[in-house]
Amino acid sequence: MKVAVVGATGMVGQVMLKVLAERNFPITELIPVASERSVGNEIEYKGKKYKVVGLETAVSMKPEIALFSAGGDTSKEWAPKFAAAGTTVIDNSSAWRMDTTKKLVVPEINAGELTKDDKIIANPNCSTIQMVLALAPLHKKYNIKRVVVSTYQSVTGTGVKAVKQLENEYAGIEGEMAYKYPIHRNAIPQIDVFEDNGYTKEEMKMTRETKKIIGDDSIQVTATTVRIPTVGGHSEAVNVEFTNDYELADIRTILENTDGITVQDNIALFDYPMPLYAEGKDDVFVGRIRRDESQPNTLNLWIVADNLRKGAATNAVQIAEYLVANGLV
Ligand code: A2P
Ligand code: 11C
Repeated sequence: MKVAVVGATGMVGQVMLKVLAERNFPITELIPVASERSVGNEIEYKGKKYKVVGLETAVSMKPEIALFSAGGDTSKEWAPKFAAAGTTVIDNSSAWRMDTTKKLVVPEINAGELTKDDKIIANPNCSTIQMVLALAPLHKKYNIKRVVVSTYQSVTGTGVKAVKQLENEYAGIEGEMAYKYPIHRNAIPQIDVFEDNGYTKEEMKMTRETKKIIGDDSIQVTATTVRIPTVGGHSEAVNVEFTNDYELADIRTILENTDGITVQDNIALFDYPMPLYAEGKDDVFVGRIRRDESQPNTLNLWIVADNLRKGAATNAVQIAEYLVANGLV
């Protein structure tokens, strides 16, 4: 496969390259793409150096697959140009996710919907991916009525500038701010811009994307998304109300048998998921599995994942793997 990585110099793009290499994705020609600022710079892949090219050049090289993570504006403008050249685009931005003509894919849940005609495929938001991976198999068995989720999100979700802000603040150095407020010793209850209803766009992504991926508009989701001074991954406290009652042991078994999930839940040993330990791993970690004793048929979960891995790069590469394995590219 001739594969382009658009945004190859960025936070997610770098992890995409790492994941492609780790998983031995069948690449015959790698095309790293970034902004004009980076054209000509070299990046390394599997010990070999590659020159970064611009978008125009990359389209003309007609890659079979392009993994995009260069922001929504780049995706809006360039994904259709790649698609017109015959490339299948897997786009990590929010540009196409809610477009009814585009699929929004978490492979373990709905890759089966993909066909050869899907030339632009959307990769969901990181905080949505890790939550739905756990919710989808539970919905099948118990039917989810409502989800209340609060997130504790890593600065890596914002990109390089935010990681730098946190490091500067640790070191007591004044520098460029990615956020309106200090993040060190803080918790910022705003991720992305506010919408008219008083929720942030990140919160509404969790609501809208969950319905689309699981394929059930009746699932109600209300979210509060918060940025905290961590780097390893996003954590989520998830309260799930089902139509049907459940046995805790069955919930645990279902989650243990779900591809991509590691159940880490042994309170006797103080064993539960934490971002410090999820960092660099592809799985979604689920723990603190317990009954919500305040109302019937309701469950509490604590879900942690490396937002740059399963939340972004790994999920995108898994979509690409599915396309290759099923002859869809
Ligand atoms: P560059 O490094 O040349 O700016 P991050 O989210 O970590 O900030 O990374 C964003 C990625 O998207 C980078 O690889 C960046 O390239 C790339 N990018 C940003 N704007 C454009 C653009 N207009 N065209 C192509 N790539 C872009
Ligand atoms: C964050 N979830 O942590 C965001 C980053 O829609 O892909 C990813 C934004 C997106 O800030």
